[in-house]
Amino acid sequence: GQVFRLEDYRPSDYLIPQTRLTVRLAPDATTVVAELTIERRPGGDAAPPLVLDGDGLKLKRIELESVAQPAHEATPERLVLNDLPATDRFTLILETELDPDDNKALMGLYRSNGVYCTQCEPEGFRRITYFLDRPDVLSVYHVRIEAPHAAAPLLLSNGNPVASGELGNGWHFAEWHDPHPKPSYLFALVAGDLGRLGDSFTTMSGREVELGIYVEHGKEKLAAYAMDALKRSMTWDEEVFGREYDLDVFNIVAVSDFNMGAMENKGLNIFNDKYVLADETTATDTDFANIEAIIAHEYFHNWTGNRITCRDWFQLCLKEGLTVYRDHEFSADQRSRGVKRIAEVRTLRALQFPEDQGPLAHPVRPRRYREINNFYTATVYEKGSEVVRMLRTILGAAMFRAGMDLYFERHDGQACTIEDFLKVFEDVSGRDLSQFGLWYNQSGTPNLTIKPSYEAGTLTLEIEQSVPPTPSESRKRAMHIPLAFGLIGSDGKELEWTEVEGASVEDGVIHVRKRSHKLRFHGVAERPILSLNRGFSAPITLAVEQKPEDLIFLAGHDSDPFARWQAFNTLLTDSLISAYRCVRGDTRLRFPSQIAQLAGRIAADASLEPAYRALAITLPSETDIARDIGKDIDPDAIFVARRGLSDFIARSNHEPFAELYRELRDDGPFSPDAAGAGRRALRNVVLGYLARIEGGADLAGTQFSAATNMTDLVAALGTLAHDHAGSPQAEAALADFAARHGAMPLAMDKWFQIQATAPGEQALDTVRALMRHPAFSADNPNRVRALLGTFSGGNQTGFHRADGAAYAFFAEMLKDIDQRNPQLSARLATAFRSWRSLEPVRQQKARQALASIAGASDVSVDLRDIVERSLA
Ligand code: B3K
Ligand code: ZN
Repeated sequence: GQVFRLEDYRPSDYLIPQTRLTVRLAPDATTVVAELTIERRPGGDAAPPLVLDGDGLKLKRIELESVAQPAHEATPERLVLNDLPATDRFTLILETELDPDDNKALMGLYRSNGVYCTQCEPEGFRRITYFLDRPDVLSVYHVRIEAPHAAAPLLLSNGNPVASGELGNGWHFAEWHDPHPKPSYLFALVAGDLGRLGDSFTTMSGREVELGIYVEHGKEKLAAYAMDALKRSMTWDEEVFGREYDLDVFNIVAVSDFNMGAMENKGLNIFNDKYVLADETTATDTDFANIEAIIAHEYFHNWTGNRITCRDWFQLCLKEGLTVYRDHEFSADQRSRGVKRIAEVRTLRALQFPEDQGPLAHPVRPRRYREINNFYTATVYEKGSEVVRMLRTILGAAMFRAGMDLYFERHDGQACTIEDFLKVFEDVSGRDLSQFGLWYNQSGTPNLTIKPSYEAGTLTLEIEQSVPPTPSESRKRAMHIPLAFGLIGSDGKELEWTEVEGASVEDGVIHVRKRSHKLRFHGVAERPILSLNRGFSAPITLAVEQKPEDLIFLAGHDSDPFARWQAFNTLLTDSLISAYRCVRGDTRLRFPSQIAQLAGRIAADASLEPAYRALAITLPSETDIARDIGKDIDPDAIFVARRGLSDFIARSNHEPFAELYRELRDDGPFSPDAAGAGRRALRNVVLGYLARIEGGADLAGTQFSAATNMTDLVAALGTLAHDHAGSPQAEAALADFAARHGAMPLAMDKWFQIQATAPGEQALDTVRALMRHPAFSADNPNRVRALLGTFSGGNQTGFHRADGAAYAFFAEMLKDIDQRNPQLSARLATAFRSWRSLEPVRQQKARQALASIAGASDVSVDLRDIVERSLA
């Protein structure tokens, strides 16, 4: 396939300042008339050909400056015109015909559940009409939609509504005008018969904005939380970033077939209904938190993404990393900042670290791609957000805000690069950010090795940084790593120092810039306990020799919630890894009793937030442990080690956990807020421990029967199905859940997920059987992800069964899904990305499965790209 390279960027020869679309909708024969006003780019070549992008298009009619059928070459993939008018500006009219019902790739115009909708980012607009389908071509859109009134009473597009009316024969039309020039990837259209939840918002300058959330009829009430999150997001962006909304209406539509979470189309966000619909009986606390975050994320894109967009797709992190940073800050302000940060780091480590440490590693701003859809990754999004966060740490809050203000002022209406972004911060601060810029350009997770020593009032830290080699980057440069830290005295208070040499240290942050530093802190009163990478100030790994008693001290006393959580998590990880070595060496498992005592103390410590306590006593996942072991992984041994520690903690704390479980019972009315969610989280983690000791199945069964919200219900169901698989209580609960929620696909996803993640090699048969369940559909991305995605990504013992049967099965499923939806198959295939860290037998089986895909003839560019990079 073709490789696209950042260094090959050049501006287009032509611009399209205006786009008028008339879309006449029919399920299998929709016509699109595009009237494009085209201009030669000022200062460009004399008379280059006009080459427009297409993807699977059928051209029905073409007209150039009122001349029908001008000379042209049209294929499904491009339209070329060589003889163009001598004028600077001309009009090209194109008519294409589309088949929305046949569109199972869910890119371009398709129908989901009877609702017409579009997905254009990154290159879907070229499946609607021929266009300069690239983000640096900005156009003002005027859209007319025509459809039968009965099938589609609702007709939406970007911008503001300007006209509507009847056409006779039961047809009607609506026209929308978006005054803000935008790239084609932000175009959207929705038509169908949907219910509406309406509201309004008054902006900081007093303008009224009409808000609408469109969902399936009868589900309007389930959009209430999303609406609330939207209004809070609008207020927050005004207060924290000074950003006001800029149209008369803001609409959100929930659809049930969607490849990702949501899409930030100007004034018309389209959402996977999973991230809109919620009430306590259908959504978990995690769902509520995701809805809040994604509603905010898409709304925040209005400024970071839409008003200021990307010059090319290599710059994707310009909008994504920054917008993730903004939604993280929003959620931190709405909830508990410390808890939110721990959750972010867990996600980063679970999703981004393995990517950065395996064959799919790429810089936050990649330099090459074969399929851009494969670069909507944890690296671009999550590491991209961490980079913005480090920028704020380095510059301080006020300077960061000044830089953002300058960014909005200088670049509003433009398509920008990472260089433009960094330049505003250099300009406001006078700092040179060129070394910092390596975070965008160099892949791999940096490591810091730190050797502390203390003598006569002087603390010495020997710091070495290294960045491991990654695909096509064997040699790395030293990076600027802002390492937040504290020195803690034996009374738990922060220790002072009089003088420091060897690196710059400002506001509790060591600026590591060289490969090695020898830092000396003078005038330190006693041997300090080191609290390092506080708040996870840099997305790195850290190797420090710290005594268990220091970690225990930090776990009880660090004033930084993240570092405090990390200290206990490190203790847990260390004992899990030693247990794993015992399992593999066939020796008896042994766990230090201090770990169990500390878990008991943290769980019961009423001075700590319940949500924090829940996170602290949650054991590292099997994938976390695998990542920390790094190579020659045996997932079965990890499972045994982890279960051993869990049982050990449970048995050591049986009585106090049972007491805590009773105490945390929620009797008041349900609230999805952080406090309520935190109590439920703690209670359900405790249930997970209690479930494995005598009476556990009954306890979970009772919770299942008594549950009045989805969080408690799925926690009980998960416990039964995983820890008491096959028991009468588990069978009854699974049947009861399906009977209650069979008609609600989003709830059934949880039922699929729970069964797909039941540990053990029988999970493969379970998954095979569930694929024949009436609630499953191989065309719906949410169903596929719930069953096959969680099986491959969340069931270590099931997916990695030693005989390789699950790998072979999964490869067959990928090839099948790929026939219809390449984005989905490619995304699922990343489950193989860490295959080289497995023990040799599994490695061999995984390689065979990947090779069977690579060897197939009809594999999409998307899937082939992932498979070939994984094998390389
Ligand atoms: N910008 C979209 C993602 C589009 C993905 C295309 N494969 C959602 C978001 O990040 O907000
Ligand atoms: Zn985004």
